[in-house]
Amino acid sequence: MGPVHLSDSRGAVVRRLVAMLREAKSRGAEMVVFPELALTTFFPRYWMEEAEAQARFFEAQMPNTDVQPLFDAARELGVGFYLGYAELAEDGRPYNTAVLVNRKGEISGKYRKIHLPGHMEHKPEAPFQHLEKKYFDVGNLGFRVFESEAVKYGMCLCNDRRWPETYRVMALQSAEVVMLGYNTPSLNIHWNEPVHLRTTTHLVSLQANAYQNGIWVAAAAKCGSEDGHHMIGSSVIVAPTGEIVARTLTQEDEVICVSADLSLGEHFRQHVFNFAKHRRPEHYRLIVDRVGAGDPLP
Ligand code: CDV
Repeated sequence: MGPVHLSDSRGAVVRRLVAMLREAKSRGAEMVVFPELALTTFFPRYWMEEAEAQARFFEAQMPNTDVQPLFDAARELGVGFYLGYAELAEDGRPYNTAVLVNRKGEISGKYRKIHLPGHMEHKPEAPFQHLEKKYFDVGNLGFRVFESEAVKYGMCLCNDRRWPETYRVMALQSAEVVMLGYNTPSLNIHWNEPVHLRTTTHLVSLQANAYQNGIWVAAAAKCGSEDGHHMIGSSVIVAPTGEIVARTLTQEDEVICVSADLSLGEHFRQHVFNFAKHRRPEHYRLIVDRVGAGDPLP
């Protein structure tokens, strides 16, 4: 998905999403993955009060009047979708959220982002902010797997894709496809990271984790330059072999499509990554007992 600028209305964004859903349908798609925070610009780059952010960029209901046309199109076309958005929950808590919508246009799964990157404090010296830790609470729904229309879907969001724990927890629930949306700025505000590494580390995370868990991974970026802030593209679909089987070419709205053989992952899950046969959890205790390297054991 190309950029969404501050001046773009939700209605205009949803029209773009519906157009992509229709194109995907015309190419045989049954499930479509849209990006993280797809309805708005990537607002955590801007410093503001939480109340202002919530009033401008969060959804208190899903679907709501602005987004309803996307749900209607899903039902009309018989195509499901994954959509990332900023959620203001019923209890008033803010989350970076993704929903799974089935081919009848019904919400059949929800994920709230767990690995929130960035910082809480204002960094006036930085070229832009990354305030996910200020605007969002840590997700409270875990990494669940949802069976929808005979496919087992896992969901995560952006920075989650860099953590092997994300995929393994879902693979242990027999996920077949992990869907994720992301917004990755081309510049790293924390260190002088070469720009090409932003794409390299994105791809290596997806490819390694697809292979090591025998799963398909479908990753959709919001990309291009949002009001002068450039984000990497490279939305991809990765097979359980670890191979990239489709990749975007542009930094605009663009649909990539794959006919995914879900049984492909079985070869890996029955042999090299037969978890029941080969995993040794008694030697993995530190993964849950210790948070940071060198921390005291609890
Ligand atoms: N939106 C994100 O979670 N972005 C993170 C980084 C760049 C802060 C990412 O892992 O892409």
